[in-house]
Amino acid sequence: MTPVPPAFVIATANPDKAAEVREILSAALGSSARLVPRPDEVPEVEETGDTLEENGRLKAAALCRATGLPAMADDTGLEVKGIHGAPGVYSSRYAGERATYADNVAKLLSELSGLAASDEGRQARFRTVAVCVFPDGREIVAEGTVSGRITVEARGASGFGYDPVFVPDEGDGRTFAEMSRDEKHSLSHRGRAFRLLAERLLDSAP
Ligand code: ITT
Repeated sequence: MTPVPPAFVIATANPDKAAEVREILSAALGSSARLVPRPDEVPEVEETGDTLEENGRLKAAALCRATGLPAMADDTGLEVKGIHGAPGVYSSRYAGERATYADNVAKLLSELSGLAASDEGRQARFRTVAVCVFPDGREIVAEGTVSGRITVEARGASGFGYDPVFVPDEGDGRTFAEMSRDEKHSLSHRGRAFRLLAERLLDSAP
């Protein structure tokens, strides 16, 4: 009989992130793992940690406890030079507790409005820490980053969050929101973090 591949819960409550994680992990893990969506009845996990790693661990551990399955989460922050690394760990709440993506982008553009397009204060990086927590307490952690710049105006309609204002240094001048999903994954913080996590997971498999 063919062995059933192990199942992993994707712990994020953000559907845009969940779709990306699924695409990146499906490509990296192929048929060696099944990816299970987060059950709707599990309450959203409060992000009380001071670091991306702590928050990623809190989310993965909560979903692992709730489902009895290994769970994978990520916490992501955008760090912008001209505003001392903000919004960082507060990226989802930058413009307030119930802020939308548009509110956060508007606040960021307004904070940087005094800086020319080429100003070094617009240098930025996305940082993702991906964490996989197993029911026996084992965990695997992997980080991914991408450096880039914050544009003067939003451009592009794909992606989510701060994608319309982030141009990766390794790209061709387009924002993440002007790229296809696969182009974004090939360069992105989340693509890098979860491909590394998948590699470590496959290496640690018995
Ligand atoms: P979970 O905690 O449930 O995973 P979240 O939306 O709170 O969902 P994060 O704390 O990791 O997730 O992300 C913080 C915010 O950063 C997120 O709400 C977006 O606004 C932004 N963000 C994260 N990943 C991004 C990406 O790939 N591109 C653009 N913006 C992103």
